[in-house]
Amino acid sequence: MAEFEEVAQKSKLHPKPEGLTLQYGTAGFRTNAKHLDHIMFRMGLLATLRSKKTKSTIGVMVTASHNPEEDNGVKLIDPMGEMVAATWEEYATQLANAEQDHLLAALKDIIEKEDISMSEAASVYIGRDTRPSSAALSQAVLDGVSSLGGKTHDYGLVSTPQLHYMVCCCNTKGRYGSATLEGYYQKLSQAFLQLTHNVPNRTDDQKRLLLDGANGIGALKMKELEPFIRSELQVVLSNDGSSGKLNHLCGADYVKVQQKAPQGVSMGVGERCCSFDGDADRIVYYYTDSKNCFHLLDGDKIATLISTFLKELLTQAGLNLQVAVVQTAYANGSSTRYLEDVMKVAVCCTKTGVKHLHHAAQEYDIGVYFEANGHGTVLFSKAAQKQIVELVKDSNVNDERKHAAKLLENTVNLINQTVGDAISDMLVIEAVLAIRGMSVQDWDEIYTDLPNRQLKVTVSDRRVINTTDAERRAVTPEGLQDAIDSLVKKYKNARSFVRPSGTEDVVRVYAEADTQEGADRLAHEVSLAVHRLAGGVGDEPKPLH
Ligand code: NG1
Ligand code: ZN
Repeated sequence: MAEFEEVAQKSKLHPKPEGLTLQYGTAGFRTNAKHLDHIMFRMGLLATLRSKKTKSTIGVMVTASHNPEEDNGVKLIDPMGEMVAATWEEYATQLANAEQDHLLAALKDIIEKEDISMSEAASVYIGRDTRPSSAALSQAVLDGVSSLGGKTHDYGLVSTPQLHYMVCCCNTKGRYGSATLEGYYQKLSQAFLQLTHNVPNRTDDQKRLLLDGANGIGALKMKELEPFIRSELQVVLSNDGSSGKLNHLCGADYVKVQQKAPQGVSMGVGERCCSFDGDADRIVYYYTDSKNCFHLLDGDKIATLISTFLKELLTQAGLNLQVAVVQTAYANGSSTRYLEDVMKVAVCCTKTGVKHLHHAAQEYDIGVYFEANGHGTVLFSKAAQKQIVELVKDSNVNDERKHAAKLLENTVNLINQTVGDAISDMLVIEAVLAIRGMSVQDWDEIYTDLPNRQLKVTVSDRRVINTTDAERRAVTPEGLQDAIDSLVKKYKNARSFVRPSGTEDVVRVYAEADTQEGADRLAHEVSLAVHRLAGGVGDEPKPLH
């Protein structure tokens, strides 16, 4: 077949190491960058097929997010900016693992199964993060696309959410915005300035925010955005990538997991600070109080702040739209209780991985979804957006309702609805705090987190752990869930669960209890149970204290 001649030739330049198998996991392929060249080439091929199939532009992002600098990864973006459909994740795994001699057969198999017309045009948008390996790897993606005759647009260095935005803009023919970085900055900054510029009595301190850029792409992009928002927000940037290593002792994942401030940021008492992760799709906030105690405001606190704000605006606007919050098992128990009992907001729990949360959030008029680690956004249904826009235009409504509708409209424009976006989320949070006249301490005091601990256990094959009930219960190996249940009973307000990670070769253990010591002890005891019952490798986990 002549049409695959180029694939056959070019694939030799991106050979697969024999025997290497990789899985399209929670966030695409992710591993040490040196194993990824063939994966990138093949994801270029797959994106081209997906583009022909959907008759739309598809995105390919080269990044390993919060992983160490030596790693890299790749994920595919579907036409509306969402994660690629599940069946295609399986194709991705098949194509990635086909031995060199079977690559064309694997490719033809997908073409047949999906009944793809190869004469259809294809268009693929490509972006990459700041890792040293990313430039060469994104070139391999470009090679893959061109060998199947697809057209490419290489955006070069962009954050993950910026590429999602570009794909959505392109496929909506500009209705979502214009598919350029300038368009992205214009859309977000205009909405942000509209929300904040009339807020009375804001001091310079309130307009100041410390930002840890994780030495990654988010830092670069914040520098580009800064001139657009300067009048309403002064961002003091640290870990901007000029000297430090990506994600090393800094960034959202470090702050969330270690529950401490990143290195390289000098924080005054009570100062509002935030951290992005390595590809700027996650954000967490924090501050230290006068007793030098560190306070983390994670994805749960962000979801609470935003959903409360939206609910109040809907009431003021007299709009009857349902707000729901989507969380995972990692959501702090206090946040779930606050949302359900105090705010009377519907809460739904899904499996870990943003595609699950995104999907669940689409079921509501307004679906606010956040992982505890700070990845999340808000989805507004078409009908909800229409009602908001119509109310803004309606000349028969009073000023209070109109004002609320206008705030809602600008919030819709400020939120990147395609995917969690650290820059967009940061601007939403800053706008809400400004409009509500809240300090970071006021926000933190909405509810008190239950002390918690996350640990990792290495086992010989993490797939022996299977879970149910949105990953809150282990079905296999036998006896593990019973062991967890009896350990949890020993502690007050306690909860614990285990699940295999989708991005690292480990089993994750989570525990919460009424005291930090209790959460730490419970997490350790559950780690021991995992080590003993699920094929632990190496020494048994040691107690934390
Ligand atoms: P895994 O490794 O499957 O736990 C982690 C995060 C997810 C998600 C993905 C993708 C935790 C506990 N898990 O997944 O929430 O963000 O990475 O980045 O934070
Ligand atoms: Zn990320």
